[in-house]
Amino acid sequence: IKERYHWQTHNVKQSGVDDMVLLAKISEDAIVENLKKRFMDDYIFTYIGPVLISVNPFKQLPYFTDREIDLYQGAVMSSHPHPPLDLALGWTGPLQEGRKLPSLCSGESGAGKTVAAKYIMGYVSKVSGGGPKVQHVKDIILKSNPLLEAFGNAKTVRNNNSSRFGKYFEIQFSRGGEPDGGKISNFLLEKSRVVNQNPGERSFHIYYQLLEGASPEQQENLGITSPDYYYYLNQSAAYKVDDMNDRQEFQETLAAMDVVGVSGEEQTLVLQLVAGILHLGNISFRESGNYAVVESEDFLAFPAYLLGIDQDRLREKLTSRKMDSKWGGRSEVIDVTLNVEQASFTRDALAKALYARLFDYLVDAVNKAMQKDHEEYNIGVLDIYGFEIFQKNGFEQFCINFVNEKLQQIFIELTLKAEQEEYVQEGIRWSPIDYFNNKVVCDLIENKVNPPGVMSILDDVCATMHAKGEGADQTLLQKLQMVIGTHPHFNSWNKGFVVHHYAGKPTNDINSNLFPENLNAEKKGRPTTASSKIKKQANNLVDTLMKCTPHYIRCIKPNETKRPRDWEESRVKHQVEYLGLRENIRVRRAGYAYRRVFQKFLHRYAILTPETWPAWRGDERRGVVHLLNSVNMDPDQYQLGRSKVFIKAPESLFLLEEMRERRYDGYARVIQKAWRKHV
Ligand code: AOV
Ligand code: MG
Repeated sequence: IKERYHWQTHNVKQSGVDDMVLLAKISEDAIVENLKKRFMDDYIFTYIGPVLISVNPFKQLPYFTDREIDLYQGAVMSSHPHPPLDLALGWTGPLQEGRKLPSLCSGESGAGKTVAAKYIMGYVSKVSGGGPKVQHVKDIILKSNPLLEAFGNAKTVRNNNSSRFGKYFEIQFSRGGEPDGGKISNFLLEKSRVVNQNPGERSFHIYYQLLEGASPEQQENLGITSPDYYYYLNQSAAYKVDDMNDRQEFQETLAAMDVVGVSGEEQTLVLQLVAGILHLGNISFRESGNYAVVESEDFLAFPAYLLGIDQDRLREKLTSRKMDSKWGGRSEVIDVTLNVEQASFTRDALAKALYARLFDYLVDAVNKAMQKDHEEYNIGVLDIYGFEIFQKNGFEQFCINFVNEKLQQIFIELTLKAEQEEYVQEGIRWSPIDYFNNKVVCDLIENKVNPPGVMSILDDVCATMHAKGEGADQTLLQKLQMVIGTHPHFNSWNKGFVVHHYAGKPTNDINSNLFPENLNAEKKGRPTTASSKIKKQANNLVDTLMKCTPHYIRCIKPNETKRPRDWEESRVKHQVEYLGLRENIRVRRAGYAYRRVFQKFLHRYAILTPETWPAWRGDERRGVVHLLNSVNMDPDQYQLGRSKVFIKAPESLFLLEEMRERRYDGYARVIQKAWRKHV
């Protein structure tokens, strides 16, 4: 903190205020105005205390060039730190053993989370030396990005490189501070994108990379032709992305697989699977006496070959399903023939499942390559899919927006709620600051009972219905209406429903693939649906993060045009509102930057008075008062709670730290002198 203030006062041209705690007036308009001023001057980073606000500049700025990083790296030892890097890294304190330092990137789709996360990873792998093992881990950290983006990112109407999965990337450090291991946890991939996309959107990048970049031999072996040939790509009719070179990126994807240790043979299999899924999509069905038959056997052979499945088995798998049947007390498995709609549904479910497996396999490969047997120090970066509203929102949007809601909840709990509760607990004089707690929205989605939330109701309907189209849509809507119809954050009508999220109100259209596909699966007992999986994942993440002191990077998207210097006032204001920046500033401003239990405080600054050195005897609270009086701390600057001392401005703390250092230096000199005399 000390170094940051030093940097700010000495190195930054004044452009608005760089810490909005210092704003003269705290209103949403004033915040927007300040961010705009800085944005127009190419200052995309602004703080609220330790929280970093980042506004997407949509152009390259020299914040994270090699030169900047070199300067900063030197600064860790001297004292010319670089606030954006400092904060981007959450390195406001030293790494401590066993302590996790997570950085959470939040903000809506296209706000700049992934870019921020990449900066952090890039920085970590650039600084610090290390032998071959460390170099290898650094390479993997860097290369895992193009690899996972190829398979997990896609062009949407919101973002040309939109993350369609969430990831928490932990980098592990050795005692010497070198990155020597890592681990990725990934969150539900939006696999429905494999089989269809909204108009103007693409499937995952890897498809276009392969089609553009395949060698003549690969084209031959994988049946590669133009993208409009494939049903899974031609429905949205979007094939190209501005400023994206699919051919070149294909080479990068292959190189990344090399680094991660996916062998040449395995790479061939990966590409076979990718192409196999495309060809699977071209299998169509026609009706024959109420049942589905494969329209043309020719279209069956090639995907079967690529996927390594026997052609007859594939046909069987697509046009029938196994079912338990009870006959006169005996139970047997029988084959039920599917109709055309069900067969297409089964084909798509297979394609999605294969792709999801492939993605998990790649994540595993990265993890294996970075595996470390024990953890010492750990920095984590969470980069999820941002909140999004499309014309049509399906089950995936429902999950994505839920995860965002949970992330906002962590922020609320840790920065607004816990902070204020601590003041109350400690008996600090305090006028409470109102804020919207989105827990009510999280509950609306994930509650098990009293009343059950949307996910539970969805699970229930899934468990009792056998196949899509058997009135499941209407049953779901009726149930939702009955159970949570009057909830203030919920609306429904005959075609869909709306959850009033903290960041907006996406309409979930009931016909657009709202049901997770295993609705169709005949399973014993209750199926673990995709929604219970994402709920579990989200809650595990929340549990982990709530135990740490996360560092927040809150990203703002200034416009919808993706152009530099374009500022849409009302968009920014909306984000400032829902991110709770005003409340954040108010809590921070009225609050205390530093707090320590009496005993720890006394221990740290013991050297400042003869009475506290080497240890204070007696009542700790009185010891703290004595210490603060002796150094003439302004009484406005601190308050004593029941067990902790609270200090307002970081500057007051720097003063104490400086005094402490000087004393220690003084002692060191005295000791040195005595030593020299002695020898
Ligand atoms: P997101 O991760 O928040 O959206 P990205 O990080 O992918 O958003 O950013 C979207 C695009 O904005 C990038 O591809 C860049 O072109 C540009 N951009 C973002 N941050 C910066 C920056 N700091 N400097 C320059 N350009 C930037 V999503 O994954 O869709 O939720 O799901
Ligand atoms: Mg992203």
